[in-house]
Amino acid sequence: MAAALKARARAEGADLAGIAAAAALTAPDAPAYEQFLACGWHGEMDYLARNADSRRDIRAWMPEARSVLMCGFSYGEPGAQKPRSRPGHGRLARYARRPDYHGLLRSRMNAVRDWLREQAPGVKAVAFCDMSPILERAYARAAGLGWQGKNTLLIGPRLGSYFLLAGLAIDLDLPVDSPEPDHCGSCRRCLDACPTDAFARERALDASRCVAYLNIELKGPVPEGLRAGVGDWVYGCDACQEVCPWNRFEAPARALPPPKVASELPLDQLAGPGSAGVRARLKGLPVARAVRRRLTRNALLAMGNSGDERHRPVLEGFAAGADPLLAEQARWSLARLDDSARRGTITR
Ligand code: B12
Ligand code: SF4
Ligand code: SF4
Repeated sequence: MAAALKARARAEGADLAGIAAAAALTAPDAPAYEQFLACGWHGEMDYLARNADSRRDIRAWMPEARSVLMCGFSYGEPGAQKPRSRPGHGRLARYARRPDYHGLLRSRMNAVRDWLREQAPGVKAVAFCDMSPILERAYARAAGLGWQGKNTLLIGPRLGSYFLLAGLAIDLDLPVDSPEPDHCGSCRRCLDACPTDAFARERALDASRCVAYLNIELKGPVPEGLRAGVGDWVYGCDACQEVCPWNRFEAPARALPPPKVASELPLDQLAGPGSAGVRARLKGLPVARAVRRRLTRNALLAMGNSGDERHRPVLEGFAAGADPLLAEQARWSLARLDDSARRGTITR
């Protein structure tokens, strides 16, 4: 049954499939999660502190669970140029260019569940993808999908880290897979590449410093000391994945539709009067989840970091505007442009 179940998941588009016991997490995961919360590394993501019981043990979420089928779905683009900083543009994380994965992958897992029900009538199985209070990477590691890199991303030995996770909690005792050994070795490229120095140490991320937190999750102003590090990322960040040598094994996406937008978007359209047009193109993408105000804040921030004088009129407009969040961000960005001009790093 276990082999057929994994084969079915692969037929549904999973690039990786493995089975873990639905058991309580132990060291290193349980203490690392406690430390994450105790240090406040979750920032404003209060949901990570809620339902702590089920993050320690999936059975607090589904008491009947005995096994967990974990699947990895690639969003790789082998051969594609990695996003470059382009004048007047902001970069999007790679996953964000494709239609939102949450519903798509949950429905793939529901299809696996329906197949399982046909094979084993009366079986209980519940699908999850990202949104449920479960430490998905810990179960995926236990299911042998890969090892957790020093950047905390799960890495598959034949896939790299450009894949997303989804799972199925099942009330059957199934044979479990063996974990993949760690292959990071002495490498530390991801730790050195992080633009906001967000790693407290290897495999321990202060998420409140991570660019993906600052430009996706954080509602208020980005802390001043971290603004320069955000650079031109307007939604998410891939810096710690782009440098990972294992990503030379990235595979084309099978279960996810192709990217809908370029990896660089025009900043004036994100923040300025053209934003309605660009937002129409972003419909159905993860980036559409960000409220307009947050995306505008991100674009204004990237304008300040760009050193590009052409952004000055848009920034001056927001600096004089009524929204205090955007006005403050625009004033900071204007001051940063002044600074770049003084230092001679001006772009026209
Ligand atoms: C909250 C969250 C975020 C937060 C916090 C990230 C984080 N590292 O915790 C923010 C907004 C910053 C974020 C960013 C991103 N995220 Co996110 N995120 C989540 C979410 C919802 C919860 C993660 C969580 O619970 N973190 C809590 C901390 C404590 O967990 P952890 O970092 O994994 O820490 C573990 C390790 O440190 C381990 N550990 C500690 N010491 C040691 C030592 C050893 C030897 C070992 C083996 C392990 C180990 O123990 C800890 C507990 O398991 C998950 C989905 C889910 N429900 O799981 C997606 C998820 C982790 N995110 C995902 C993605 C794709 C991203 C981004 C790449 C998006 C982007 N391009 O911008 C970035 C990557 C940033 C990064 N370096 O992690 C994917 C990751 C897929 C993969 N291949 O790993 C997930 C699984 C979503 C999904 N369903 O696919 N994310
Ligand atoms: S996603 Fe970017 S900011 Fe976050 S840990 Fe990785 S490199 Fe650092
Ligand atoms: S960049 Fe190096 S240290 Fe970081 S996850 Fe990849 S292999 Fe591991």
